[in-house]
Amino acid sequence: MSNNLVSGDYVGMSFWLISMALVAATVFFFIERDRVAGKWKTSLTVSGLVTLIAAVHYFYMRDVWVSTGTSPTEFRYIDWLLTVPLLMIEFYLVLSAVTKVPSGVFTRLLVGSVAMLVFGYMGETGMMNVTLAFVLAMLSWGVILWEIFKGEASQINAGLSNANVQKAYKWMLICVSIGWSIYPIGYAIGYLGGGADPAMLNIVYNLADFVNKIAFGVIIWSAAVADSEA
Ligand SMILES: *C/C=C(C)/C=C/C=C(C)/C=C/C1=C(C)CCCC1(C)C
Repeated sequence: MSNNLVSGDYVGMSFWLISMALVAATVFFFIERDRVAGKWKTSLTVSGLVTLIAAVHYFYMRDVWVSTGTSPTEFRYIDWLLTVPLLMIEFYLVLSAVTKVPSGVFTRLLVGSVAMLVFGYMGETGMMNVTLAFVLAMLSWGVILWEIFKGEASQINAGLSNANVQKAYKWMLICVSIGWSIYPIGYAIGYLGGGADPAMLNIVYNLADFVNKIAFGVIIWSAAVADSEA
């Protein structure tokens, strides 16, 4: 393997494409921050931080991939450990833009997401049985889904009278349920069916990050602009 992107290395190309899309998204969210009302600015800042942190990790992940052909598992999980809690803060921030939200909402989302990632990492690196780690990570994701579909966060959202926030909340739910399901599917195909295929796994995780970091930010941006202009 060389240190440069070679023709036919589609996984390497996907790392490259997503790195650049993340950089562009970061610039976009930071500039658009000027356009929205004060109460939305923190949400856009956080969206830009998510794509910025991910962009830097993608530069390193791409190097690991093109020079070794192996999965950059450590960079991947460090990135997730920083960006997933920031995505969870967005639920708190978006609701807080229009109402008072108890901090327990964020605490439960944080605990669920950290547990999910710790189990995922332990499974992928062989520190824990891959199947057991999968089950425990799925249950942790379940804690997050419960909070946003049925728990306090969802009840707060249901009681709002702001259609823009509710629209953003609905699409954020779709991201965290359907968009996020791409990750466990990748893990299951990669690890549970016998030997891991690093090319397949990285393409799937890269695609999932594209959707769940950039599109997630765009959902919030779109609600913020609509609500600021209303
Ligand atoms: C920006 C990065 C994001 C949104 C990463 C999300 C990651 C997940 C939802 C990972 C979930 C996993 C499971 C639910 C079970 C198997 C192990 C994981 C960690 C891949």
